[in-house]
Amino acid sequence: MRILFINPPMAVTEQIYTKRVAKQYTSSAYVLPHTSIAYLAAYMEKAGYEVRIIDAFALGLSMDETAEQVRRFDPFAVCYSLCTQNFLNSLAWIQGIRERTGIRTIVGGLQMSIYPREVLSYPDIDYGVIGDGWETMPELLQCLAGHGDLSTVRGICYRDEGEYRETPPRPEKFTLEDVPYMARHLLPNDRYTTVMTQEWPITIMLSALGCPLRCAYCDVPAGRYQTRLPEHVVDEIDECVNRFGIREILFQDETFTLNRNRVLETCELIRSRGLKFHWSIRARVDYVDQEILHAMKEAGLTKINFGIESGNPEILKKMNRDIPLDVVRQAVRWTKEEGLVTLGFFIIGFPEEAEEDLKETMRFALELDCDFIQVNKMVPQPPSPVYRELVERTGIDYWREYTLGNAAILADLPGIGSSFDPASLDIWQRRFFRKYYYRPSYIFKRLKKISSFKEMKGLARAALSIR
Ligand code: B12
Ligand code: SF4
Repeated sequence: MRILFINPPMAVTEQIYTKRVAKQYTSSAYVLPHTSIAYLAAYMEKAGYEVRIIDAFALGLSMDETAEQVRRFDPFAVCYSLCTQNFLNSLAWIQGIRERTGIRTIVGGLQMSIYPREVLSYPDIDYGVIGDGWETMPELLQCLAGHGDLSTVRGICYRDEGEYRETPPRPEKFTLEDVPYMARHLLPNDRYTTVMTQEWPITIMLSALGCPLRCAYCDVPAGRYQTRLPEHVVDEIDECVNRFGIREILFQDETFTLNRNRVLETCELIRSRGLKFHWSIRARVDYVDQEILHAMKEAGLTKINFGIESGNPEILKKMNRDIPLDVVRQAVRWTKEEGLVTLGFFIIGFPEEAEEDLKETMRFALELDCDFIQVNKMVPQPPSPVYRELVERTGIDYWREYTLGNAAILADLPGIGSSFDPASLDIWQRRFFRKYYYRPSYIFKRLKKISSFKEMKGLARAALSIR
């Protein structure tokens, strides 16, 4: 049986990002492999299916070109992984491909655990997988091929004579330790890039999934923290480096350094096996120390993305991440001392944040002087605690309305509950970026560090996008 996965072009709504940031995310500046699809593709291939992935985003394919490739492969089902934040964009592609090919559509992804009924209200989506897809997907396909009854497959939703049906949930049984590595042989590895990439080709990897910490704004599903064995992570790195020629790996673990022994072991294995590649991680400032920073640097780490979020202790407390500012200062200093590139993430417009608090965050960002910063507007997302409170308070489930087709409603979300209306938050965001990046001392420092023309082009594009 032939199974096809499509990754449609990425489009994030302008309502929650500013126009320029949305463009940056959706242009060729950030093109990364879809790991959920690549993992499932590997699993299905091992289960005996003939699998293909069309990464329409990375390949820059139009809907017509994609449909033509779908027709040629003639799969039993076309599959998509749905994310709440860009659902309507994916939907337009699902509808377009369905119209052009008529082939049945199966969807999965976190959006299906949040709004399954709403997603199934669109007739071009035939079947949804809720929660884990590993065992569910082959079971569903076997039923559709005539070997079983849909109502016996756990964790799916579908329509039966126009009526929405949802089967009992499937218990989570598998972790990333139980499944094959993602199917990079089905991906256009040479098409992935980010504005900060220095060594191509690049890829994404996951050494752990989820996060046990509980920041109030965070939409990472609670209770889903799983780690992989360092040995297996390094085996996968080996495959990336030696089979696919990968030269940079972006670890997408929410907080790579949570368990320092795992980190030290992973670094030791990378070194002892002589694996040479650049890598980056995401970490929290209160989960790094000099020893692991040094070990990671020795193993080829080049960059750390730190969630710093605010420079105001009261706002940090409200975010449920009561990290003393001195701990932030120390972590950034140690990281710089190791010669690692630092990227600081900040949130503006958190509930109850006032103009003075935001200015404090700007001052703190300037004081820390990370190599790069990313400033995001606070947009409550499901299923975060902040979003749940908002829905309770207003009686409006904004993302449900969006899922049902009302994209305009998201314009009300940025900065809600803070002193900033969405329009002024856009202005503050731009002001923050400009104040940071347009400092002569900063520009001078960056220019000195540029090592290639490609890197310079990437940085120039990033700089232009914040004008
Ligand atoms: C790696 C990653 C990325 C990568 C790759 C994208 C991807 N989804 O694979 C990159 C960096 C590109 C990325 C981008 C984005 N991401 Co992201 N990402 C992740 C991360 C860390 C891991 C995803 C992963 O591969 N998991 C491993 C796989 C095996 O597990 P899984 O995704 O849960 O899939 C299982 C089931 O959901 C199901 N399933 C999933 N898809 C499908 C499809 C079918 C057909 C079937 C049958 C089953 C099925 O089966 C899988 C196996 O059980 C998650 C956080 C997390 N902890 O899950 C966020 C996460 C998925 N991302 C998120 C977001 C918001 C984004 C962006 C919008 C961010 C942005 N501003 O650009 C974009 C959207 C990109 C897109 N096209 O969807 C959110 C989604 C929230 C939501 N409500 O949907 C998450 C949950 C993080 C968070 N903040 O909470 N992301
Ligand atoms: S924001 Fe980061 S550290 Fe906080 S709970 Fe989410 S993933 Fe964990």
